[in-house]
Amino acid sequence: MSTLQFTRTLPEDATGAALRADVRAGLTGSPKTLPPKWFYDARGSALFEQITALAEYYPTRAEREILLDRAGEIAAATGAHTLIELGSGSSDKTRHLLDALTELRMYVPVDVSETALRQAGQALRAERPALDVHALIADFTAPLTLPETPGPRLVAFLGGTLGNLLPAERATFLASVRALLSPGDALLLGTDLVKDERTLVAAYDDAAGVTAAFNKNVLEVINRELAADFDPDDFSHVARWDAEREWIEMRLRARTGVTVKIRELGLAVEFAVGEELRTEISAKFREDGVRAELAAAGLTQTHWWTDAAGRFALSLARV
Ligand code: AVJ
Repeated sequence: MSTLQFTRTLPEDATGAALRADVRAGLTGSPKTLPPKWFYDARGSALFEQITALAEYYPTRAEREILLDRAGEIAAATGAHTLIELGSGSSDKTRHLLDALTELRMYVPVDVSETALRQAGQALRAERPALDVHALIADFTAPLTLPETPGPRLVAFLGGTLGNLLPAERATFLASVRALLSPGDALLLGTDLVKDERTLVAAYDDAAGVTAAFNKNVLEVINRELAADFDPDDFSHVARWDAEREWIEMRLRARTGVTVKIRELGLAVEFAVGEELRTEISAKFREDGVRAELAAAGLTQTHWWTDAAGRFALSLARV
């Protein structure tokens, strides 16, 4: 009989405490910044799902194309008995991989959203009755403790989310992933690739304004969770390509001078007219850079697959 289990490694209020610390540090510093993980409340997650269907937002489709083409090769190369997916969300794209991993005995989705994990767990249970599912409610940017799992293990980090971390955070993150792996285990990593500026900027500033709404939603999250009085209409959505650092930056630019009160923090934050708050970086990669970052974490890249148009890549790496 297969099992469906949930483990919470986040204390009930860990999220609130982390949000307070991030908002205080990010809005009192200069320039002002917020970490992108706070986009994803229920509305933010729904807006992100809408983004993945936009004509301009190619990464999700490109990654799905690679997974569909290469799932068999990935299964053969890894022979995985356990799939651990960091930031699993709806586990939608993972279906292709799950279908191809014929030896799989355990699936460990890891996400901060318990709702997403419960939905994905129920659905999988119906589809793969022989599979044990052990969902972890955890923040993958903090050190992870995994349950006992049968090897060989495949850790998947998809969607290009690595790009939302700053270079130093990426190094720490990849080293902590390396620490989860034993000989014979592997990492499957999705990375969006450097390409022309027009394509990149359009993907983060779509005509329908869905990404703008997604960006401004972080202000609603702070209003609700920390009793703040941001008026999202006081800010405009900005998406910029930084050609030197090869990342997209999303920002919120104050249309007027405004003072925002954050009651839970006893804080008043002033924005000058035109002042920008950085809400996300989304780094774009080249093969050499990915290989070098993996190597710095003690991982050897064994495979590099892109979609036919060369927009997105999946890497397979081993210890
Ligand atoms: C979370 C990495 C998939 O950076 O492209 C989408 C989030 N931000 N549009 C990305 C996002 C704006 C996204 N990922």
